[in-house]
Amino acid sequence: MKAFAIGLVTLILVFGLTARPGAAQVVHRWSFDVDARDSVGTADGTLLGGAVVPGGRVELDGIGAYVELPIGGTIAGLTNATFETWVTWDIFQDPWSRVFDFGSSTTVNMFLTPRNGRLDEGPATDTLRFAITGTGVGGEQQINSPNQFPVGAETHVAVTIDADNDIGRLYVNGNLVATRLALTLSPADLGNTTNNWLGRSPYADPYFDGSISEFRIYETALSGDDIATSFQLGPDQLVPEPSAVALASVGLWFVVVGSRRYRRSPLNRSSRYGESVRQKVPDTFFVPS
Ligand SMILES: [Ca+2]
Repeated sequence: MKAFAIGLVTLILVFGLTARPGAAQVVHRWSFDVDARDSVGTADGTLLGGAVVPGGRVELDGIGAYVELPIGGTIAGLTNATFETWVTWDIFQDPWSRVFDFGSSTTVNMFLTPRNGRLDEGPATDTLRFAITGTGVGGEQQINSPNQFPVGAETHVAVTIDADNDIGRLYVNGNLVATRLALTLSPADLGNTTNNWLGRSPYADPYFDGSISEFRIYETALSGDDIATSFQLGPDQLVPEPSAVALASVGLWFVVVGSRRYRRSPLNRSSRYGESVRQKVPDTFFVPS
């Protein structure tokens, strides 16, 4: 009975505490099913400049379309973080268009561009770059892919910021493509950002030309395994919370074992069938002499 009770309490706790939709500390999720609503948090986006949602994705035309997300408060509170998206870049457009740019000015921002246009920390120009700065271009801390970004194919990209260890990582289609040490800036250093855009830069850069089918923000730096799993699951499914699954398994084990013991107990058997309580008879007797 005790095991049964422990199991039941564990199950109730697990499902009670992890009942929020999705898993793995996702705090915002935009899937662009019919509009720019946030299905996990309350940061519903706004389609601007001609952005449209034909179903399942937001189309950005490269000439003025973008999405505004009310996430300044989230950015101000994020240290460890993951930004994850499934995105299609329609053409190899001029450098510096933005998949996302969350900031308040050209001085304070963080962004992901499919094509950088200047060799800074990176191994090559024209490749995928994430950067974060509180002091303008000169103060950027970057994570640079060595590879050009695919054109015309939906691509999974994840940026993880491990603020506990000052490490930034960039993943493409589930694979780690760049690691940046001494990444001392985290989103929280930017404060409550006012320009939080998908597809638009705070500079006079090109607007993003392509589409985004999914964009997520997590309040943790996902592991490489989590990123690979998420890539495999695709844009329509969240990775289950590993700890919750493990805890639920333990809870279930206790329930099963506990209920078996309960059924087997002689006391229970006799009371269930209305018999008198049977005492267990020892195998040997000591006869007093
Ligand atoms: Ca979608």
